[in-house]
Amino acid sequence: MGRVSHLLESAREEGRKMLAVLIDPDFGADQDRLDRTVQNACMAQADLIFVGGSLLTTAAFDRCVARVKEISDRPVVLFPGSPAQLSAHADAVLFLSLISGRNPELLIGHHVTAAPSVKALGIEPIPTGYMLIDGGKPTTVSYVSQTLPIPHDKPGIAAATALAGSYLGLRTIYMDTGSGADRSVSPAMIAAVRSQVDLPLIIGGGIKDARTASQLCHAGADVLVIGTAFEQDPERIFELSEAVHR
Ligand code: 1GP
Repeated sequence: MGRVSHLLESAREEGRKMLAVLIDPDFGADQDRLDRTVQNACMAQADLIFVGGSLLTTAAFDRCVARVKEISDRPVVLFPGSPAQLSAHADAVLFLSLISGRNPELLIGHHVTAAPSVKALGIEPIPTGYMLIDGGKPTTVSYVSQTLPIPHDKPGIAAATALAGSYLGLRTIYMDTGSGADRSVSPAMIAAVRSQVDLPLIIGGGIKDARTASQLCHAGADVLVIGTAFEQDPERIFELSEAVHR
């Protein structure tokens, strides 16, 4: 098992909740902002740094990952929106299959394209079932993936989807309402998935405050992923990190 997979599984076994700071590579094209965000993430004891986005409008991806790795002492994990978002500077990549959708390219197609590069670059792949959940408004990921999110109030669909993913051998489940969503995944849905699968649960999208962060952790989340809230207010990372680790 790779180093980051081991970290996720041991944290889950020990009940240690983790915070992942998401860096959008477009946002990272501004190096001062990127450096400030990464430095804050390290100072606030964030556990992981994710880099990726559904749609890139700059060509700065590899440079962004290299810079994050250079100035941080945290594992750097790719959260790729496409097979082009790979970099040898990363420690691991979430090898995502969009199991809530029925788009074959995002279930297996892009993976075939990306797998030889992941191997050649020597990046640890983390087999991840990615589930898009309705977060109150269309997001870039729902538009770009052309998939229908799981309804917010249907925890049973989420639980059945995650269970199927675990039977297929996926090692992690990532439930996401998408970057900048109006609301996060509900605690009821996290609890329903938690009751069905014994895998690390990564939860992201629309998490903005410490109260929500602690509710999601209590419901069974293992890793919270936060991006937009820190882009809007870099200092918020300290209270959110405290809420996750408390
Ligand atoms: C999006 O889960 C991430 O894919 C983070 O979402 O930007 O809303 O924090 P936010």
